[in-house]
Amino acid sequence: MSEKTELIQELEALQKKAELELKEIQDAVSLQNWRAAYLSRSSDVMAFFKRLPEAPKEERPKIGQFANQVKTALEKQFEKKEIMIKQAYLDANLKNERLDVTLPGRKPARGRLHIQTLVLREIYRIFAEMGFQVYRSPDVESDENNFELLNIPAHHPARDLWDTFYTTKPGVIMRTHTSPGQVRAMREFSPEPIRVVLPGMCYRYEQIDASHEIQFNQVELLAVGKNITFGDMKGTLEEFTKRMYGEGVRTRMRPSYFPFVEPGAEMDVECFVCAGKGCSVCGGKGWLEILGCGMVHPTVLRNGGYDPEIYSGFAAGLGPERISMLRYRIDDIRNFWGNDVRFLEQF
Ligand code: FA5
Repeated sequence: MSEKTELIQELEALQKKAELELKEIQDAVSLQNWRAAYLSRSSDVMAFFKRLPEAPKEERPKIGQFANQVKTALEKQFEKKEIMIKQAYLDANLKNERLDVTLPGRKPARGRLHIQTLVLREIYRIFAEMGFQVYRSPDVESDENNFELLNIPAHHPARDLWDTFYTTKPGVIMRTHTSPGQVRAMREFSPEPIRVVLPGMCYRYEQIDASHEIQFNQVELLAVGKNITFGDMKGTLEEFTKRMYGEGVRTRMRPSYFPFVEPGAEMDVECFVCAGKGCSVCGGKGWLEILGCGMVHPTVLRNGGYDPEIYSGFAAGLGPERISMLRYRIDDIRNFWGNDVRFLEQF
């Protein structure tokens, strides 16, 4: 009898001790240690089952039953504690590693169209509304198309106007202007009437400065047909400047010389910055040159397959970089092809 009491008392004491220790436990490692101490095969509680033979035979079932109760009770408390600790761990993590959804997101950098692609498209659109279609010709040209057929034979002093990049192949050059496209278009469409814009990169062996690059765009305009007059050219170009720069823009034409037109002219727009008074942008003149133009020279018409007795035409060449510089007050042409993202992302 005393053995039973003793064993049971020992068990009760052990249970109390285990429960007190469990109460103090706050972390997963200590909890596992506690389990090893009280509930594993080699634990103190399990040791009681081995000690059952010490008790009188008739008491053994009761003691065994009690030991089982203690074991089950401790297991239940263990499970409860385990859930508690896991929850506390989760709460702490949520608190520390919380996602702050109120922070503004980081925008991925998105590409965009180059300012000159946008301006070129606008130029095409304006001329398309007036019935001109885009006609493309190659950047690498023959000397013949770039000069000879445009009434600029070898050794003609006008060749000095264009500082040329030559390739290693004789007679093959980088085009210095888009005018060779005139001959290509005429030879393709003759004897039909023509209304085209010829855009593209041009190349000149120039000293680079704020207004001169060695590569730059040009947009050539060409109209060929019967009874086309200088007045048609003036009207078309004035309409273009109005649509490009606004209704109120003032323009003027000055006589000029290009071997492939007769007569030749240059068109100026009134300076936007000083409204004609004269400032540093227009060099005190009050006017800014935007294009060269003229009536297609009879020799060029003939080279293109049109009889100058029947047909006439006008041509013009404008610099879209210069157009952008005026419109957006860009003071250095080198920005366009310098690929500085800070410049490019403004447009
Ligand atoms: C010509 O190239 C003629 N082919 C234009 C023309 C066409 C006249 C049809 C008559 C009939 P010019 O060399 O002036 O002309 O160049 C025309 C435009 O190209 C200039 O007004 C300018 O806007 C641009 N340009 C010329 N050189 C450069 C350069 N180095 N850098 C940037 N733009 C340039």
